[in-house]
Order: sequence, then C-alpha cells, then structure tokens
Amino acid sequence: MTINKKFVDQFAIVTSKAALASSYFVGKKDKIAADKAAVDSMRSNLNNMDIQGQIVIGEGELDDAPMLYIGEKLGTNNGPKFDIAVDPLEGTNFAANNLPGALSVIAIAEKNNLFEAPETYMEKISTKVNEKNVVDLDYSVKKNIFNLSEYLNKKPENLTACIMDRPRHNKIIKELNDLNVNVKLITDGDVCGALLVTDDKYNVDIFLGTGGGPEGVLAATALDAFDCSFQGRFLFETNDDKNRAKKMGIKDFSKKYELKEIVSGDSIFCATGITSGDLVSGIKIKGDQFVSETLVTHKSSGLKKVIKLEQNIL
Ligand code: VTB
Repeated sequence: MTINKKFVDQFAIVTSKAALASSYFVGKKDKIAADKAAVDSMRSNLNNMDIQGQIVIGEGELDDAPMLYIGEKLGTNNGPKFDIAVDPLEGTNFAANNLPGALSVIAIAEKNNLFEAPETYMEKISTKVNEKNVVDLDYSVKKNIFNLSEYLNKKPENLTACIMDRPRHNKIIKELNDLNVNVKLITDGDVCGALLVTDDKYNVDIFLGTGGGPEGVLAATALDAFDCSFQGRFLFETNDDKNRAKKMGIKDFSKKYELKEIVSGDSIFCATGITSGDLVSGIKIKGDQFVSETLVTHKSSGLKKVIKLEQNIL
C-alpha cells in the first residue's frame, strides 16, 4: 500500500498554516503562545482533512496536553488510516527570540507504521551513508569517524559532525576535537540537525548526540525518504519514564532501534520554515498573502524537495 500523493500537498498546507500562525509570535519572547498558535492551527486543519488519523507523537499525553495528545483521533473519519507525528513548533526558543531554524513539522505513515516514541531523550546517529557497520550507535566516536572517513575517502579533518551544544555532549565534542573533525554546534532543533546529512550542500557528514525521542522519529521519517541512515536508543532515566514506556509496549529499555523499526512502509514528511534556517526560509507576508517554504518527502514516489506556496491569509 502507498499513500496517495495528493496528501503531500494537503499536509504541506497544514504545516504552512501552522507556521504562519506561529510566525505572528516570532521575537515576542513567548514560547508558549508561539507553540499554542501552531498547535491550534495544525489541529483544526488536520480535522478538516478526509483521513482517519491518530496522533502517535504529539504534545504529550492526554493529562497534560488537551490538544494533539497521543492517541487523539483527527480528520473527518473518511479516508485512509494514518499514524501522525507532529511537532507544530520545533525550536520554541528560535521562534520566541527570532532566531533561525524554527519549523512546523509533521510526519505521516500508514496505520501502525510509525513508532509511538515516549517523551524521553534518545541517543541518535545519522549519516548519508546507508550501509551496515559503517556508523553505529554501539561504536566509539573514534571508530565511527575512522569508518566514515574510510568509506567517504575523506580525512577526519575534512569531515563535519553536527551535535547539539549541551554539557551532556562535552565528552563526544572533546573526542571529535581530538580527531580534528569539524564540529557544527547547534543550540536547539535537532530535527533539522539530523537532516543536514541529507545533502552535500549542508556540508555535514554525521549527526550524533542525545535529543528528544519524538524529534528522532520525525527526523527518521525524512531520512528514510533520503535513503540516509538513522539509529536511535531511548534513555529512560526515572521509574516514571520506564512505566510510561512499558505502557507504550516497550519491553527492552536499552534497545537500539534501526530506522525501519521506527518508520516502515510509505511515509510523508513536511517541515515548513517559521524563521529562515538551513533547510527552508521562514514565513513571508505580502499583503493579504503569505509565502511559505516546506521541505517535503514522500517515500514511495521518491519526492524530496522544497516547495514554495503562496496562499491567502484567511
Ligand atoms: C531537542 C531539540 C528541541 O529540545 O530535542 C532538544 O530538537 C532536547 O532537549 O528543539 P534539551 O533542550 O533538554 O537538550 C529542543 O532543543 C527544544 O525543544
């Protein structure tokens, strides 16, 4: 089964409208308002679509998220059954402070094909090389860099690794520095960070480090369409984390997930820029119209490109 291509445009419209809604709060130092605007817009537009959708990754569980909560059903109930993962505002700090890289993101797969990721941290690794045993979460940083260097025929000093700038990554960053690898530090937004391996124009060979689990699933969907590699391992630190994971059906807490275990079958990914960043430009308002840029992928048709839409502001 494949997902009809007409849904690509429909989901791109959903993320572009959510990005527009959030864009009114850019630079206003109010993360919550910027997020709420994107959530409200995304939810109402998804509800207008002829789909039987269910949120597998959203704003949290019902208790703490009245909207786009995990398990929430969306759509008119006429149409295909989809698993839906959303991050209506990825990079809340970027939007609140008018910094580059705020995105509105959605990933879709056919029902039961998208991993329901708990809201915990995930150790991640992605590269453009989709070959077994080159880069692996179980290898040391040194082994990954040497393998990648050999495979790409590039000296370590000509490789670039992208990683979030966090104290928890100090050891990895030191190892990368010792190996003379160029390090691209990002302050937030590891969905985008992971996707920088998809095209040589970004000059990133490997993305690694620990970030949000839900963000890992979103990134994995696009990486699958780009035929890049991804592995993730959840980190369950507290008993509470473990209990929630158990409820979601996770038995092995230290399992390393391969990309295909996170997303399988056909999928769609859309990421619209709220503020301009590496992947896409942000929302621009021109009179009663707005212009959006969305990175879209559709696994079965091989579509992967940035689309520019000009729509009326209603
Ligand atoms: C990432 C990143 C987000 O949170 O998942 C990160 O993609 C992880 O959490 O944009 P910490 O900030 O605790 O490291 C964000 O940076 C913010 O939601």
